[in-house]
Amino acid sequence: MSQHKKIAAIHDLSGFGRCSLSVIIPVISAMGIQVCPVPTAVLSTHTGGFTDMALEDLTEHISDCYEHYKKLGLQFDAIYSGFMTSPKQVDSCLKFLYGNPDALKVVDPVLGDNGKPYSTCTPELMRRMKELVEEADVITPNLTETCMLLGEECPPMMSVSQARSWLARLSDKPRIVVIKGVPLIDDEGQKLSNIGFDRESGSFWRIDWDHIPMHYPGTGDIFTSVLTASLLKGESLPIALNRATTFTEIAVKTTYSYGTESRQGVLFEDCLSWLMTNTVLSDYKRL
Ligand code: PXL
Repeated sequence: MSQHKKIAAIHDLSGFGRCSLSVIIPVISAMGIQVCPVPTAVLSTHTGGFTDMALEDLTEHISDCYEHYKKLGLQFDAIYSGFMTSPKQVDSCLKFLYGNPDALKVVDPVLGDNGKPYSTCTPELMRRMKELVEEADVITPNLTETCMLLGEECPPMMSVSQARSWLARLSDKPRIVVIKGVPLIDDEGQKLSNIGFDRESGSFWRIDWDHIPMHYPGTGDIFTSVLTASLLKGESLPIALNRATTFTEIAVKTTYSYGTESRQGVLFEDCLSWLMTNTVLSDYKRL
């Protein structure tokens, strides 16, 4: 069996602003895995801080890609989906999931951030995204998306027991649940953490990171890309969480030092060499 793995990445391509396929392709490639992009839409920019974007919807193209790959007998090692422009795109995405039964199925339910749904997120899209989540092995919502999936209010802070309970509730179908950007409070004070749960081993994990007073679009895509590549290479959940969090933190801190406007995203290009060194990590903790 070849050690060279390939991921079908079903995401949009936003030209400016460093998110979705513009970051997914370089990040996963730097980790030695082939990315086969299946664009859901082509945009001039992402929607976080820009208006009047040029948008070309590619809903039909996703199914066409699926049919062509089926004819070619192509099977992917992972299917990784993200931003969808319409509920119909969920159907095309489901074809990829059902048609690649041995693949690692990673669904990033891109629906909102900062306590609010994205302008493109309709109630129907949210309902269909829940269906997609049920077919995944791994899901990586941020706190806003977690609340949208669970039908909960977004809390200003979370205790460890609430965090564990929400992770477990989301893991009804997916085996691995990761929640990004959780303001955790415990005996040692308040920390910003990425947290994870592996239902098979029943283990809960957390990685804390330094709060930077800026919000950069695309960091969720970078995080989930590193996590996906790391898991696909056979790394454990805590190490994958650690690698994804540390890389995102390095990229955010690099960017913050230059004072660039947040809507341009993070200067991850300066940091890609870190991913290639495959640094040994041990910053994870049990949650
Ligand atoms: O990073 C998530 C994302 C992906 N694609 C588009 C977006 C966003 C977030 O704003 O606007 C087009």
